[in-house]
Amino acid sequence: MSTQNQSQCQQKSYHKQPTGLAATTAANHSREMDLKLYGSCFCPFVQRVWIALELKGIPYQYIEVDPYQKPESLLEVNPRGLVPALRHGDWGCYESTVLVEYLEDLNIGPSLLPGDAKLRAHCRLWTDHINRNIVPNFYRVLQEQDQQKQISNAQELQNRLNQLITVANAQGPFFLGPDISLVDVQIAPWILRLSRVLKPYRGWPDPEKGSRWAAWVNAIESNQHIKATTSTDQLYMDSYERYSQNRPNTSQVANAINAGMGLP
Ligand SMILES: N[C@@H](CCC(=O)N[C@@H](CS)C(=O)NCC(=O)O)C(=O)O
Repeated sequence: MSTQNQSQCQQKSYHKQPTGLAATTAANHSREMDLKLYGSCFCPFVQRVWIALELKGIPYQYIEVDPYQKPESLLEVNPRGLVPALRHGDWGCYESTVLVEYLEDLNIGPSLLPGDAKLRAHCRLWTDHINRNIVPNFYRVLQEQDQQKQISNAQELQNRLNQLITVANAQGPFFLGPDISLVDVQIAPWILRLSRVLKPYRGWPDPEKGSRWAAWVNAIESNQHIKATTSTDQLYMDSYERYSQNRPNTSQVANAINAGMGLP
């Protein structure tokens, strides 16, 4: 076998089934239901919607799909072929931020947005910051192959996180205070992936002990609904190896980052 083929054989690929607590949750939600989440176990955008479903206790069916193979059932709901996609009866929609707000608008279970209009706008503003500035910078750190640029990209990601921490409720531990809410759900999947992906691949540091950030990370890691949608660490290590090596054709997200364009 050539050296190139050997290294290709040792390459890890993305997982196609959840593991750990996420596998149990998926199995508990495999029964036919009116509300269907088409998701992929490694996908942070999916995890946002999954966490919201769990937090709210909305009855749903979880359907694992391979977003790179794009089954017809996914394309019917999302012609762009991205997960997450949600089907509710004969209606469907996609885009994780939109879907979390859709679940909020169903008015089932605990609310993720406060009652006050100005505070709601504050939550949406910082969700926008997560989407525009934190999420793309996460991938820039992970995909960058040049060590010097990795350092400057990591600094940029840290700066963007600091902006969010600065506007969060001072006592915490969550964004608005003692209770989990929209902004926490929107950022949680990437918080989980800082220690599970950016730490092993790029040396991302643990939160400083006793800091506001440490309290936030700990609250996210300890939340039972977030845990219920989280697979074992190995799944994330394996699934993100292709990003860390910036392999060609990894995903639409990876291509957008490489092209310097906005995320799909
Ligand atoms: N903006 C979308 C992004 C969703 C997304 O990029 N999902 C990835 C999986 S993590 C996907 O479906 N990729 C398929 C592809 O790259 O073709 C959202 O927030 O829902």
